[in-house]
Amino acid sequence: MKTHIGDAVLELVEGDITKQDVDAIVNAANSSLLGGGGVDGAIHRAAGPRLLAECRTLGGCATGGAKITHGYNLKARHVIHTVGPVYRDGEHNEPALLASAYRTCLELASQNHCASIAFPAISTGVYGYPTEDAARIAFRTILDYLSAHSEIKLVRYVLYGAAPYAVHQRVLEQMLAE
Ligand code: AR6
Repeated sequence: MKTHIGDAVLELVEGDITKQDVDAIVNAANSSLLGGGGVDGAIHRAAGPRLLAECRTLGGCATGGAKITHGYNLKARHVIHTVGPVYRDGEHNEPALLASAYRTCLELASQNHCASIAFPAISTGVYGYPTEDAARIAFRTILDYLSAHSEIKLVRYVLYGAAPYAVHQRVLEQMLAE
């Protein structure tokens, strides 16, 4: 599914983020930035050990923040590592922290001349954020950013499986109709 926002495109695809041929891919990391499971493990495996070596120099990352590295063996030139919130009950600042994670990644992409960026569904795996709630926050933040920043031409949102793809497609269609 594709939608146009000014000159930019927001695209939803089902697939593996490590295979994406974009300027930057986003990693859903933890605050150590020293690797983990899920999409983090997949990105480190695909990028090779030089990625972890660079991450060791970064001093970690706060929840809602992001840091950028090279992409090494990936097609993407850069990896933007962000830390989404661990979901408790939605009353512990999780929505603002999740929005901040997306926004900070987009700001880093702009600052580093990345015209195309791919996101995974941050916080919706091990960190337990309900998929539909997370999708609304992700799309609101991305749509607002693209409306105000013409330097990013493509945001590809990569869903790992048919079920999360279907949920995200429904949420985005609803939001565009509102
Ligand atoms: N491509 C795209 N999406 C993927 C891929 C992939 N190759 N692999 C998994 N996903 P998670 P979180 C999806 O758990 O919830 C790590 O250990 C997955 O289906 O990777 O932010 C970190 O080190 C899910 O929808 O990240 C942290 O400790 C989404 O990516 C912790 O997990 C996010 O799931 C972060 O948890």
